[in-house]
Amino acid sequence: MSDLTKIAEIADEAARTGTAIAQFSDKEVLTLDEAYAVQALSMQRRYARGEKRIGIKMGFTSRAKMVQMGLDEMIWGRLTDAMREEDGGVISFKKYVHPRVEPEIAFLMRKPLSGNVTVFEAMDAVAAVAPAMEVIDSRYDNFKFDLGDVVADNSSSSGFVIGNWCAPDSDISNLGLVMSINGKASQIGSTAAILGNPARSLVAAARMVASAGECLNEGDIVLAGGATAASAMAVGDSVVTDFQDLGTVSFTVGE
Ligand code: 0L1
Ligand code: MG
Repeated sequence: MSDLTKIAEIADEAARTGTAIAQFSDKEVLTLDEAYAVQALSMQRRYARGEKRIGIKMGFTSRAKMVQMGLDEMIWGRLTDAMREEDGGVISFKKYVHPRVEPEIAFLMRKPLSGNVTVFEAMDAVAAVAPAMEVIDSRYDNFKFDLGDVVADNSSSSGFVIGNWCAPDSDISNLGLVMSINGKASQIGSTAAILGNPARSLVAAARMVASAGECLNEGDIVLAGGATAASAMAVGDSVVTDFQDLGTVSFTVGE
């Protein structure tokens, strides 16, 4: 497929207007390089509208997520300031196409990180860690996509909520978590589901952004990827995730 600029425009418009589109792979499969080029081009359109890049998200870093979506390769996408929702706040359902929510760990960077690094080097670059939830929203009909489709769609990035920042040396390797919707457990798991330790997702993030000629910058937020499968949400839902030792993060779903 050659007109990556046109594809980026279609992906960006779908995200901007919260409108479902057909998978690009229905017509022609995007290579991974093409898909990341589309993602970068569609993000340029957001930046031109005034959104600021404030970090990145990792995807498919846990078995549960890979199984849910039928893909087995790690991916990444960009986060902007417009995607951040307030902890304890109300998110607007109509901004999204068919949003789902998943529990995550967030990192706040205190210094730049890029390339091949060890877990020790990665964690040394972290200012704080926090309990978080990602609101993912594929712009494709029925939340169905292949690898190229999802990468082109900024890896389903659409919203995220971060709880209180905790000390960077907090042990995040194997914390139990329960994500409840309207007081009923919807997903139960452990942060260990994220590559055995979410710190390994930060290592992968440093490597993957470097391959795009980018860097994790001081002040960036990095989402480590869903620890469990994602759950669908509806207007009126109250979503709370309790993380062992780390705290709670929550939001409600408004119109
Ligand atoms: O955290 C994740 O693993 C999100 C993957 C993004 C793709 C998706 O499930 O829509
Ligand atoms: Mg996620």
